[in-house]
Amino acid sequence: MGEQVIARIGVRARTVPLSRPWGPDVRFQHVLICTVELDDGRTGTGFSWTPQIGAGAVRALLEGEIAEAAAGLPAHPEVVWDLLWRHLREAGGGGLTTMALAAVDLALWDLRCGGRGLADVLGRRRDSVTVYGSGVNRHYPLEDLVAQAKRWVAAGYPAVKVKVGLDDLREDVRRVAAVREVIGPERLLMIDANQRWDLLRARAAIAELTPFEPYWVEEPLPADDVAAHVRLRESVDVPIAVGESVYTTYGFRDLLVAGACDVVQPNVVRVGGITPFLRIAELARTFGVPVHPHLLPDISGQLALALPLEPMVEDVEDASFAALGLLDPPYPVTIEDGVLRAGGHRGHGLVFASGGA
Ligand code: SMN
Ligand code: MG
Repeated sequence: MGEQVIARIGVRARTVPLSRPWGPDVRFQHVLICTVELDDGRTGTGFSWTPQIGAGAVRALLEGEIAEAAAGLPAHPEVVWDLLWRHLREAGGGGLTTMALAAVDLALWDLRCGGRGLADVLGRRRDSVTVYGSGVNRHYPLEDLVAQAKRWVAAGYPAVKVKVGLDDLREDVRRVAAVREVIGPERLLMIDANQRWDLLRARAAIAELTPFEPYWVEEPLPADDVAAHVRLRESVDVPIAVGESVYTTYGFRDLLVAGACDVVQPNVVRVGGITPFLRIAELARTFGVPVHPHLLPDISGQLALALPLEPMVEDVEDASFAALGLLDPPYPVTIEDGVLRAGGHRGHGLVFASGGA
């Protein structure tokens, strides 16, 4: 059968409030919903997402250069991805360009699935996956952080992640100690510094936080500084996670070849969609490094069901697309007692609610 070709691309934007803001200046999520229509009239849906920066620029790329260059291409995700990535290269190999590409790639995968569900098309390796409760909580007063940890325990999450990297290291110690106290010794506790430390400070902080047995320390350093990660990893025992701020396959390759990390966390939107996500996962597999997808549980959960090494999926409190009201039920993914399941739908199964323009 000959491949259908892309006829047109449409975009609508939605901005929704976070019920628990991610910071004084992070109160909304921006989602760009993309429809790819083929010449036979079939459509697939994809999306791009950004909590803070770039929604307008991503939209402009999608409606401008991407829509123009995609028209007439065969509806094959890998072929389209490579051609469009090369086409957009002048504007950057990763970042806004890949965030925009993700919207098209997700729509093409949605189409590729036909009547089957995404996890089955990718190759389902498990029926469920563990979910960790996550909080963007660096700005929370200690009592709010403790209350959040109690909610995670009550909701049955076997693992949780909190922010560190406050100006005063003693504050980090107090907060991590309080969370460990609430969750007890059995649950996993991850800590996330969002690139706030340098090498010296990371070593000092990790030394102080090691007694609370972090399962991993995430983004301890500027994510592009591969050499510093290698040096840090040589000098601490806590596993190092990185990847949410890495945008290209090459970036992941360099981290892995250098031995810079124990866990990689590609964000399926930031890297440019399912096509590059799978390439990164395959690369990581050859290093024996597990992929724990960053955020976006509504789609990451489906990818996680097919990943070769056992992953965990991140659920930031009340911030899944379903929780934000971005989707119409039935939702493709359910999370209960820290366990995610998905199935029974076609494609990725995300049906975006109407609204936006
Ligand atoms: C994070 C990054 C971006 C948006 C929300 C949360 C965070 C995480 O680093 O890993 O959860
Ligand atoms: Mg993080």
